Amino acid sequence: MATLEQKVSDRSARVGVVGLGYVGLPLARRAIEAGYPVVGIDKYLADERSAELAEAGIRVERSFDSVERCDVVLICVPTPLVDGEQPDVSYITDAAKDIAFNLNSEDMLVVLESTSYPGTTRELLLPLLESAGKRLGRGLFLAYAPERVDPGDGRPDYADIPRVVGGLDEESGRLAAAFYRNLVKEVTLVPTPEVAEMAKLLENIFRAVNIALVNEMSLLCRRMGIDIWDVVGAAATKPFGFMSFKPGPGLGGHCIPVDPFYLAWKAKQYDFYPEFIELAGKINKSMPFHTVQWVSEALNSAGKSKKGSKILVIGVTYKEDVPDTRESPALKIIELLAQRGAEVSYHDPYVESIEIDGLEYRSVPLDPRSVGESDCVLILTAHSGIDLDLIRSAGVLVVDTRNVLRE
Ligand code: SAJ
Repeated sequence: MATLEQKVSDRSARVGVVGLGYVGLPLARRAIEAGYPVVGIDKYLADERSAELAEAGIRVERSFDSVERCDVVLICVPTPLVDGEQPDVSYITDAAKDIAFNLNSEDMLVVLESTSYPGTTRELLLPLLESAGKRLGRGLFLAYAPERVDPGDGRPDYADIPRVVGGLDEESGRLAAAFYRNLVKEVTLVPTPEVAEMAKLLENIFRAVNIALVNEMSLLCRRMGIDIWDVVGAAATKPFGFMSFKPGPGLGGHCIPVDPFYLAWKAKQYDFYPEFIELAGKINKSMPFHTVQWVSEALNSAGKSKKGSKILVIGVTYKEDVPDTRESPALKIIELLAQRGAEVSYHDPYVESIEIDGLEYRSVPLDPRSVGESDCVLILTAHSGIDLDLIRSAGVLVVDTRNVLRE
């Protein structure tokens, strides 16, 4: 009877990927490419999506019964916030209970990839999995390996993105590292899951804080009459000790605006209040309001006010070339402009329609008419295919929060 280690090594280990979103799907594809038999497990996947994936060679089940026939189970479920800034780990606990209910009698490796607070794997996942009778080291191996997907095209190949792995015990770490070494070129095994959990949060909080820093600098530069884009471009010439970030209309996506509050929540249990996280959140959350102010100033310069003005928003996704509006600052900006009496329309090739304050907005074509009849064009997300020359040549007011019109 082959051991779990042998099955991981010879790639006969049957792999279950729980959650086929932007993290689970590339992972399932990579595991298949690496030669493992893979089953996707996703309670929420629509039928047509399951059919699409089946055609792409990924068998998808809605029920967790297939866990019983797995040797390795990878958990890639959402970890959002609720009530403002409270972690919602219900997807993790639901998955853990479903997995525990279907554990088989053989050795099994379970790995959590979802971003969460340090301690999630040990304090939340382990007890739920052990509730089914398996024990760590006696049939159950458990590790944490933070996902590092960067949504959007043109990003590095999956196998080229190094991974960090931390096992609940030495054997779990060793097994998990051996598995991921068959998927990616570089795997770093760290002493505990907490180190891996905290490393992921450091990676994303680093981004949130530095984006907030450059956003705050942009506010000061605007007040001082200094072009922040000249400043960022100049600082970026430093070949060491600096990493440039760009100011923008706010912070979107389901990671960077969210993950820092998973750490802030956990830190409070240690009477610790990470001030950078709170401050960065405050600044990044204020950017939509500043963006609306910039539109006011632009309209005022033409003797107009927001009330009654036609504003064409370009791009409503949270970042360029990604069809995702989660936490997108554009949604807040459109809401604020409409509340102040502006007549707002938007163009985004990736987003057919959005609903804001109970009102449905549908993407309009970007053409001489839609641009020409606007009092102000507001560029929030500059997708690769946006016709910038059309906007430049239309001779209308433009607020370009991504500095893409600069020749
Ligand atoms: N943003 C700025 N200025 C910048 C960079 C980003 O305003 O200089 C804004 C973007 O417009 C976007 C938000 O911040 O609204 C987040 O951008 P992002 O690219 O950091 O976010 P995600 O969520 O698409 O992907 C990130 C990954 N991004 C990069 O490493 C570049 C990575 O941090 C994580 O692997 C991933 O989140 C995750 O899943 O945690």
